[in-house]
Amino acid sequence: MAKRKKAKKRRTKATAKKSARKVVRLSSARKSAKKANGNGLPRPSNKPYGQAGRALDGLRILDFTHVQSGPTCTQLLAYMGADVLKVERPGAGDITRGQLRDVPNADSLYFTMLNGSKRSITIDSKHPKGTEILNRLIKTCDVLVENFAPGALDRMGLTWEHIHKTNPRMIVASVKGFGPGPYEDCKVYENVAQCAGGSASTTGFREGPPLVTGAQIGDSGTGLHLALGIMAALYQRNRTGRGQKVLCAMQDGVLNLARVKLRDQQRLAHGPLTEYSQYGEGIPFGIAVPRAGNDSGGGQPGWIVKCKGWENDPDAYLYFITQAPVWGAICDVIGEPTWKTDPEYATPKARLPKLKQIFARIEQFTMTMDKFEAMDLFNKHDIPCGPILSMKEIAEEQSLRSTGTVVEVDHPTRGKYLTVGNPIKLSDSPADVRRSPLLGEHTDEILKDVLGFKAAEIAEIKNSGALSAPPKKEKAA
Ligand code: CAO
Repeated sequence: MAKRKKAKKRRTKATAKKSARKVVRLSSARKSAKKANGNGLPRPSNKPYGQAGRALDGLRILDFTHVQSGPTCTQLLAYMGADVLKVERPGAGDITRGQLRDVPNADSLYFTMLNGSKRSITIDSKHPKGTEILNRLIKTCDVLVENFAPGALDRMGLTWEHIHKTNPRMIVASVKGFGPGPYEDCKVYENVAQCAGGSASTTGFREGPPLVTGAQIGDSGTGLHLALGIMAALYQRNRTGRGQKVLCAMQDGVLNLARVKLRDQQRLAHGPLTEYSQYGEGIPFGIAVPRAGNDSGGGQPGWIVKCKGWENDPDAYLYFITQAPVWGAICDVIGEPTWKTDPEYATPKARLPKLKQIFARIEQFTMTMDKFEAMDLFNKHDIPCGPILSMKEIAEEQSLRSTGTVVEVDHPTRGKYLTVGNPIKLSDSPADVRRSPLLGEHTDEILKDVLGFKAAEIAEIKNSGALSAPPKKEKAA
């Protein structure tokens, strides 16, 4: 017993010593941090908001992305201040440079609107000298982002093991069509992801085929998911000093955005989906979530109604929500005050089977005014609704210009064009929205300033052919 007590005393002493050492370390850390904030963090900047740089200043991205999903991610990071070095195949570049061209011999809007604020370097990743340059870039960058077809990065020799050994801090972020499973080796484009992620089967009208949406939820949506994954990995790296792999599968990204439909799938087991207009029309539900036209996805029934001019203007419509708390105001405005107390209409439950008829009455009213007049009128009464805006109206909307959501930039070969700026507004980090780079525009600058090559070395690299397109094979006679 006495022996055990003694041992315990020894252990306690040892622990006390250890924690004393810790205390010493902490307090010395604090001392050195005194110059900072006193809590180990840098002192708050005394520069006025918006003048203390950008959120991601100092972050360098090795951007191996192409087409849409990956470029949306790296463009967003560039807007927030990251130095994004886009590596492109010599002679060709990102395939979108030449796709859907509207101005002859100029980079397409497809490319320019997805690659703003980046620098471009051409490197043949399969050339030995190209591999050497890429390895140097891996050592100096924080994140490698790619969305090649499965296996393409490995075939370039850039396996996770190689990258991690070369730079243990590097984060490798990938978009793929599918996660591990039966389809993991498949190439995927936007609409394939919309179909495989549950969006298409739940979009459109019940009596029609599945529909894809105009919003690029498979590509741009997954790019957004990837940007969040990168930020989380960078935050963890602050603690561990170690990089990690980040994978966003487009199928997963779409499903994440379509999660309310997986909710409804499970509700189906407990009865019909009463807020779907199909219920009010007395049409039985099948085994899977049906397409619900313009029904609202939430608990407040909504629908698209016509406004004045709908006969000639395909966008003369308004989305109208019969939100329960303002039902009385809706009845008064549309001229049906008795519906406020009539038991057939007074409660949300009583209204569910009559939604079609109710929206028809609302439409009778909205057809007497244009969508903007309707928006003004209903909003005076706190009734939620929204005009269907055409892309023309959005492009011309001054409030979107003044917030920087729509930005006009100038380009040396195509002239001025509109792009979508940063939809995420940070109060101390103004968005940095610049035009997209020309193919290889910054090759020399990156070799010199980022990698520290001397002029003679750059000339030698150029002579090796690693930065230029391979000569075209002569046609056999
Ligand atoms: N130097 C030399 N070779 C290069 C290069 C460079 N700088 N950059 C790319 N390449 C090569 C790749 O190594 C690859 O060659 P291998 O097949 O011989 O290994 C080749 O170019 C083509 O890459 P890819 O297979 O990714 O391109 P693809 O046009 O055939 O497919 C896509 C395009 C989008 C279907 C495919 O990349 C993919 O499934 N990506 C993942 C999912 C995704 O992001 N989809 C969204 C696309 S946007 O709608």
